[in-house]
Amino acid sequence: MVWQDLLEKVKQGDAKALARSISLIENEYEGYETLLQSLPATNTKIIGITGPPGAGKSTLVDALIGLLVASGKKIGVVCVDPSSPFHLGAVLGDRIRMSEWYTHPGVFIRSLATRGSMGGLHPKIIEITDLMKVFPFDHVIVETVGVGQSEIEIAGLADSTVVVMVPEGGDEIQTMKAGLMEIADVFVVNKADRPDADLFVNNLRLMLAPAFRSHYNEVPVVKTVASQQKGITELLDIIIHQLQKSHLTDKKFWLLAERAFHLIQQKRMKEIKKDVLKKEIELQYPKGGFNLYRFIADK
Ligand SMILES: Nc1nc2c(ncn2[C@@H]2O[C@H](COP(=O)(O)OP(=O)(O)OP(=O)(O)O)[C@@H](O)[C@H]2O)c(=O)[nH]1
Ligand SMILES: [Mg+2]
Repeated sequence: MVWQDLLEKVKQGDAKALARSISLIENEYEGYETLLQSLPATNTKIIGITGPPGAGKSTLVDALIGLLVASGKKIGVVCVDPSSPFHLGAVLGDRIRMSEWYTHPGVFIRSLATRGSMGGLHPKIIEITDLMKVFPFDHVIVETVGVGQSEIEIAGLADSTVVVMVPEGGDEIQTMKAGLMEIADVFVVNKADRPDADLFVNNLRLMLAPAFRSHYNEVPVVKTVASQQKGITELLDIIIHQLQKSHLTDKKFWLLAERAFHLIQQKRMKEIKKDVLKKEIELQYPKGGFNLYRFIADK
């Protein structure tokens, strides 16, 4: 099938065509760039869920899907996380529920391996989420494990970024970089069934207070118990409210600039391979007078 037909089917809501198009992009099959350049503009918003491993992101996504599906919404989910329950759903007892969504007509889930090339993100995550936006979903959710850079990167990807934390992560609060505070549109303190949840929420609010001055708005903090679907309605309300506001704002253009920057960076680096550089250096270095700056000047 040529990509024009494929794209047409994606627009019409053909899940198989969507899955095939994602593979086309992932594997950089011929025509994938033309397909990307043919993507029409849409208004579908991306909800980004990030946070440390095991914070309950997938459980939260599962609960959010539950709410959205119950109100008749169509949801697309991209999971950039090799250890995600979405992979293990069929194996682990308390996670079996997850796998239900795989066969639900209102839900499309695609898991992507991180491949380690971009911190916690997948090298084609921007392209794949942009493709997902063409499918008639009401919302697209992207889950990534927040490991260093990826937390910052997901901010460039999502229209609303939810940073999930857990009460025992006291040290994380201390070491939380200003960057993480900047990217969060909503903070979730999940596992609020744990004893120190309220203390943690208070500490987080105190910690965030100085940041408010530089931030446009106060960042809401929501307590959830994702495994019991507690706090999910409140969280969803906040997310939806933020998404509705985020039309043509300064932030929106920064996010697009962020994405453009990333894609340009990737494109320019594509031809550059470390092993090739090493071979060239090996040849030049023994000749003497090796200068790294002259070496890179024509790269
Ligand atoms: N007590 C408690 N456990 C929870 C809660 N939410 C999730 N869990 C449990 O925490 C564990 C990790 O949840 P996940 O949803 O897999 O967390 P995650 O952030 O997606 O994990 P990774 O994708 O591996 O980074 C699971 O055993 C969940 O059942 C909660 O609110 N309270
Ligand atoms: Mg997960």
